[in-house]
Amino acid sequence: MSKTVLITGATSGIGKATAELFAKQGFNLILCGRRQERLEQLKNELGRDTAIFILNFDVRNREDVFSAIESLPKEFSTIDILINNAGNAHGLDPIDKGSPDDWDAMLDINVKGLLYMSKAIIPKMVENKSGHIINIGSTAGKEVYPNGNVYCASKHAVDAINQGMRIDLNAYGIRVGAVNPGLVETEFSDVRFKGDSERASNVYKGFQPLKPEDIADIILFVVTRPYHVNIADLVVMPTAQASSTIVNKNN
Ligand code: NDP
Ligand code: 8X3
Repeated sequence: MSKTVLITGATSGIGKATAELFAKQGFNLILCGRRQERLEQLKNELGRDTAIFILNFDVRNREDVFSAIESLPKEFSTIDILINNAGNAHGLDPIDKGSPDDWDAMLDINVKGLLYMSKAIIPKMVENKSGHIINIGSTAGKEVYPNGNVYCASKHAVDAINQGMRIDLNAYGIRVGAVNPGLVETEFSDVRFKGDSERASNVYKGFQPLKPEDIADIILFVVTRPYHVNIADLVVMPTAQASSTIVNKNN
């Protein structure tokens, strides 16, 4: 029987590429996001290959998260694989100039949203003693870079939550692991720079960034390992990148 995979942030970037790849592999997919048109388009396109259910909610809204998961029809109600991917950076400012609204957005989405999703789904995994959770962290969860302060804090929190989940769910045979990408060209920088597309595209100029499909490939590899293999924490960067601040733009 095909496994059921829930992907948050499936309307763009890494989540969308993962949905597209997983659909080709025949996984049943629950695709989440706030942009209804994009969700419907995904359902139409990927529905040719596999069963798709779409859920439109904001991960910041705890009640909406729980009612979305409760609303799943029987055939989608057992989630085998949870991919906690929804998230973004908002702003890139020194700590004294940062916007508290941006801080709220990053902590509410990247940290609390991930926790709400996990709380809505994990109890049934525990009951079934079965499940696999992939948390999308970042190199920003491994090191802090100038002006990255709160985004980096949110991804360090994801790193800690990933470790905590693995410890707490170990007794139930539930696999937990993180995939931590470096620079991937998606809508990420458009969101970070609030629609300033020139500033956003400059982030990826002069070197070859990762593509969202590269991360989707890795997520597929992670979930298709034999049951006794759990990829606990994986960091992946473009070859041109050595750290958050060292990117070789000369080759
Ligand atoms: P995108 O901006 O392309 O995608 C972000 C996704 O998150 C969208 O599908 C968006 O959907 C969803 N999302 C954002 N806010 C909310 C919300 N409040 N409620 C529900 N869904 C939300 O960025 P990426 O694909 O790059 O980012 C995906 C993940 O990868 C993030 O966690 C990011 O931090 C991480 N990451 C990205 C890297 C990069 O360089 N791009 C590197 C390392 C990690 P919608 O707007 O429809 O709600
Ligand atoms: C996204 C990667 O370096 O832009 O998490 O913060 S970075």
